[in-house]
Amino acid sequence: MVDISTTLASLDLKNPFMLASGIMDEDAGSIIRIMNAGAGAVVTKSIGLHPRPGYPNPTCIETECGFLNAMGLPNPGVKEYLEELSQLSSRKIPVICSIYGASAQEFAELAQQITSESVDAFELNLSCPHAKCYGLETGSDPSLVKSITSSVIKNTSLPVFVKLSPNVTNIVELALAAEHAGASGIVAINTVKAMAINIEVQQPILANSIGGYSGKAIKPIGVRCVYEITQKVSIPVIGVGGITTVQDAIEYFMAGATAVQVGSALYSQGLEVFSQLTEALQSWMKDHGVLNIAEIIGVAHP
Ligand code: RRO
Repeated sequence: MVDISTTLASLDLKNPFMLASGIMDEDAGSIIRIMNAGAGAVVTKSIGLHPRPGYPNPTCIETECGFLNAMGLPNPGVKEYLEELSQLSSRKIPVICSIYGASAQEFAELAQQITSESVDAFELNLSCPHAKCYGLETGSDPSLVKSITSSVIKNTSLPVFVKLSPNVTNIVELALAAEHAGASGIVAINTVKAMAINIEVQQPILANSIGGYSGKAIKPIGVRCVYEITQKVSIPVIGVGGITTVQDAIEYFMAGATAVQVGSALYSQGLEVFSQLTEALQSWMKDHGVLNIAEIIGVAHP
């Protein structure tokens, strides 16, 4: 039997395939379906202090090689979301709560309100590509990354993962800032800032004009970011971006990822994607004489 379990700080994952934030994770019912489908862990939709309706439609479109979204951080706010989380009575797999805020203070308040009764870890969304005052606007400054990460760590005993954006000149300095602040791990990458124009009406298609690109096309960007980060940081890195097949995931492991997140692939492959990836990884490892997934993590480094 090959061993595909993996460890992220204090979290033990039965397999390395996690649900990425923003896909089927806004209510307890869908999270339970993901858990039952065989995911190794789930990350929730990004939650803020107050409810947000998100942007008007169109908020998500399929393009030639992926998806373009500008949902606008729609979420019910922390108070109501805690009720959803309370319905995940026995958490069979780790549940990681993605949170966002406009300041270190807002992040700290969220970390105080969301306790270990409800979740197993935090993912700090410092990378939404298009939300004014949030995400990338805070996550592209190493000193803000450091102060936000520290403020959450001061207010929780749970592991804290920091999700970074590829839309920056130097992702490594941001990862180092998070590591120095005490983060348990890095998540790379969020979507790539992008847009599409309807040439007949001569207007951007998304209501917000600019959005984030996900899906197959962004995989090489994600792999490069994971590779660069793992050259310099010692905490685990979770790879995300364009994973639809086990070969994609293996590429991320070889670049240095300890686990991976799957998002857009749920659209084409459905919930079965988790069991398909797990089975495919086991058979790839058997065929290649790999007994433990740790044997391939980072092997592409010189
Ligand atoms: O809600 C969104 O529009 C969104 C978020 Br929070 C994010 O982190 N990344 C993204 O592509 N969209």
